[in-house]
Amino acid sequence: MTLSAGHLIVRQLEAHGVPRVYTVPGESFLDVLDGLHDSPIDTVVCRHEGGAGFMALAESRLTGTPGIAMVTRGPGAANAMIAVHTAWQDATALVLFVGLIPVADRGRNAFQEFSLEGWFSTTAKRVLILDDARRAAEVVEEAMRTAASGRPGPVVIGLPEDVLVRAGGGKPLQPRKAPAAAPGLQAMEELTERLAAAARPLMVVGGDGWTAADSAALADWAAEANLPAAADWRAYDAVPHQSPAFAGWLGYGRADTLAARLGEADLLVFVGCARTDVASEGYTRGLDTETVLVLADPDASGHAGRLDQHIVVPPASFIAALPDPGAAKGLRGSTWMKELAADQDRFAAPVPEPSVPAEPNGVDLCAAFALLEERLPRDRVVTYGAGNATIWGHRFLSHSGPGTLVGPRNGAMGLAVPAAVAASLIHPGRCVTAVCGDGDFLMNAQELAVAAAHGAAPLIIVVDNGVYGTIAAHQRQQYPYRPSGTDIPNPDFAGWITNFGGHGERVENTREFGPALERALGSGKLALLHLLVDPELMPPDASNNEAHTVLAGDPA
Ligand SMILES: Cc1ncc(C[n+]2csc(CCOP(=O)(O)OP(=O)(O)O)c2C)c(N)n1
Ligand SMILES: [Mg+2]
Repeated sequence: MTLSAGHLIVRQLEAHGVPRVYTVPGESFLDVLDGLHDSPIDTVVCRHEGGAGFMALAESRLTGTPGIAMVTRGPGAANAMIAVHTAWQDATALVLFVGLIPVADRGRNAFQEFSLEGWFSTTAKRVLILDDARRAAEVVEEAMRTAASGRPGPVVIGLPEDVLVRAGGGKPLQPRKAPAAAPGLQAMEELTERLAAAARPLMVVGGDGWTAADSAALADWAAEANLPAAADWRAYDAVPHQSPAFAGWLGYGRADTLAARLGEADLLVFVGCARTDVASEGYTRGLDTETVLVLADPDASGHAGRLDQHIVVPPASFIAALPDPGAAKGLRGSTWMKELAADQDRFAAPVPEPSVPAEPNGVDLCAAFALLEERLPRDRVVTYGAGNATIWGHRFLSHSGPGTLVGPRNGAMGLAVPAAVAASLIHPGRCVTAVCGDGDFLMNAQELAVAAAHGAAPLIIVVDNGVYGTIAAHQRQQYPYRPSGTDIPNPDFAGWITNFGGHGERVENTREFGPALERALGSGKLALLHLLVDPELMPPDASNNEAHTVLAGDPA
């Protein structure tokens, strides 16, 4: 039987091993939905296309297979844009299918017509339109490959409604093999010489696609080579935090000490990521330092400043070819690495209780996150949106390996909840915790309905300061005593979650937090802890952070 293009699309996704797709349906792609009816692929029905897109992004981060979202034309595509932008900036693979109007209606301002290319061409690696039904399998194969290759990113496929029901031209294609890139011997020798000659080298590890084995192998090698390894912004799980080489993480809310070390280093080696503005303190630090990139993107796009050597391979190929750590160590002792590791230990250690009790001003987040670090199981997955509220989690929650963190490197609010829902579907038995500000939470909290529908049970921590606090903090600095446009009086979130059949608690002070956390973890249900905090609460040490106005506590 000849498959329609819509059905063939689904079969091609099956050939790529796609486990689930995230969608808000539209009448524009009914034939694809019909193909999903008999497919082993799980169809996750979402409540907003932004949520669907973010879930697909989380799927990519956590599984290594490009996440798939399916949305309808005009309004659906508009809602999905935030996930495309996030995937684009964060270098995360994503394939977005968009149902389109019939070909014959084009150019007539037909119902929900819009320009797919106009909207997405500057924010996607490719925009493909399936105008020929016979190319259905080929277009999907190309999209999957392109999304994951080089610098990963989003690919958008337009599906005209009438084309989907035509004959799709055959069987699914075997996915093409990715090129087997390996670093040249000479390149590895050059890198070894650079490392051996450096007194204060620093490795920065980031990006997607890390396996537990690769991440552990790189950290072990770094430790033997006396080479400290920092994680890039919101890629903290790329380096196991227990490693003696772990030097902390870069980006908003990072330790002042690490920012200073970035300036002192005499060689920077970026693996899986580039030197962005966020990693370089707003293009101010390390730009003139001798630099090596290990990055599959031949264009090194987004890399700022000096580049002395570029090894164009993905992390896995690099790790398979790592040189003798003794040779890379040269004459360097372990003092430099130990100093950076000790700085990080101090930074992540629980901050002593404030001398003034936090009670009437709400929960002490240092204490709360220290407790979460202790109580959440080691293999937990933590998801974040944007905003100051994320910084306590970044600082106090450790990661023992990759695939345990999803956060927007582009600072897109609203990722925490959908990412936690996706993580709970991907890892049903594991503890998944979303860390959200009150603003962040309510941007995509509707996706908790999806968790409830699937019996998924993430824990949601909502930090309620009653304000878009990050912006209010900027405002206090730049326009003192004139708060404007930043207040967000909130409903009772704990009560709200019970309407989804979940367990919710309002936590007004530090003392209440521990018992509430135990009850939430013990409930076995979708759970939410609504933490009340002072509206002006800032992450600790933010005021003595020298890049305060640009960086500290500003994960916008
Ligand atoms: C989608 C989106 N809209 C707006 C912003 C700008 N922005 C950055 S942080 C922030 C406030 C976050 O508020 P909340 O989640 O309550 O966290 P808080 O800063 O109060 O801790 C805003 C509005 C953004 N980064 N993303
Ligand atoms: Mg807030």
